Amino acid sequence: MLLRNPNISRLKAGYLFPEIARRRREFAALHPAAKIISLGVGNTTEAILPHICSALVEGAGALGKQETYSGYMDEGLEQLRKQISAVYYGGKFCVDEIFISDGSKCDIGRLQLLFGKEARVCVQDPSYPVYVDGSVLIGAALDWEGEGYGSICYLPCTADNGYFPDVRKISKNSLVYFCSPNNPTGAAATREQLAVLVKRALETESVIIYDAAYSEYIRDASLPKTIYEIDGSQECAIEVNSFSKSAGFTGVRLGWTVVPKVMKFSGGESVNKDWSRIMATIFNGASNIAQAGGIAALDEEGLKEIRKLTDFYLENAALIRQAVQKLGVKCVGGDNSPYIWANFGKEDSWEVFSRILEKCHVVTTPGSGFGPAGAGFIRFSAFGRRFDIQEACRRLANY
Ligand code: PGU
Repeated sequence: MLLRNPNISRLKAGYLFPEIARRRREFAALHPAAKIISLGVGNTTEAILPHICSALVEGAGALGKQETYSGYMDEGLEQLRKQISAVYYGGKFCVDEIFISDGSKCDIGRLQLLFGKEARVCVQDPSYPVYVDGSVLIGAALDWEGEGYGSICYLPCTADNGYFPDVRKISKNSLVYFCSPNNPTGAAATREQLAVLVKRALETESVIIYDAAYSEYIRDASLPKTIYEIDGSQECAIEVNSFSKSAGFTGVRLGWTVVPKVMKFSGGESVNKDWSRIMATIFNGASNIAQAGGIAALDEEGLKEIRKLTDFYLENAALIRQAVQKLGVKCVGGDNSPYIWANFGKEDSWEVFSRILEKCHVVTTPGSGFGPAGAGFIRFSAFGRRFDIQEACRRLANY
């Protein structure tokens, strides 16, 4: 038989969320009467709102008629790309700088192909696990050290630095993953902070992969919703975003990536052209049904529905934050993001996770799953039915 790709054995044992699901199943098998509530994985629960949903239905219906049938869609519908540029970027980008995808996780996984395994990867610590695991899979963690991910540079984001990292740690020619509003800390970077990040990326000839999957949760009008609000960012930043958490498309699958044309590799080649080449080779376009929904999500009515849906989850977040604070546990997030990041002190995150599961029958996410700086933290997700959130908050008092 062929040898296994050695990078696979360099991954941590299991992807974080299936591991949580496994522990939940184990607990449920031992306690069949327990009514477990999940505040773990960030998975949407509310029905897609009517205007957007009817566009999805129409999109499906169009496939059943000869006159409106469509097949492969390549980089995405022009109308959708134009709307994304207008709604999110003030019309700054032309259609061929916006690539429609089947979601931001999928793009995050593919983007590494642009840089290969020589890139020095920097991640916020804690961060969404796909940045590190995706890097390991491509072999970017070359001097892997057995237990950890040797060559990955962790940028601690803690209470001490206001959850914004010391960018001086970013060295020459790095690939920097940056997520704002952040998963898991909920911190949303200010314009000044992003300007510092962009300046450092330009100085070090680094590239930022900016994950804006939660931008629709920003309520503080002074906070930037995209990295492209910062001068110089078009030369050094790629942005990924998604309809998952804004329109409830976690199961529908639709996202996009912006690759500005001015961005060049050190050899002068166009990053945009290469991304187009990669996408044409290994991706065959997002579902045309999903794209019909995306178009509706970005018109006047659709944007109102996005606001309504994200408001709902933010109200959940406020309830969870109160319940956690009542325990005397310090927490941040939940105001411009759907995650609450709670500090349980020196205790191991998985132990806290187990205790909350045992005492409250509530599933959470252990902070250590997001990186070393997550030790002692628990992430609470605000994605849930209101009655479940209220019940979970009541039960948390038993902790
Ligand atoms: N980016 C960030 C920062 C995310 O938190 C998530 C989902 C995604 C991208 C993925 O978005 P899609 O557009 O739907 O692909 N994070 C959730 C779900 C877990 C997972 O494995 O993606 C979470 O609980 O962290």
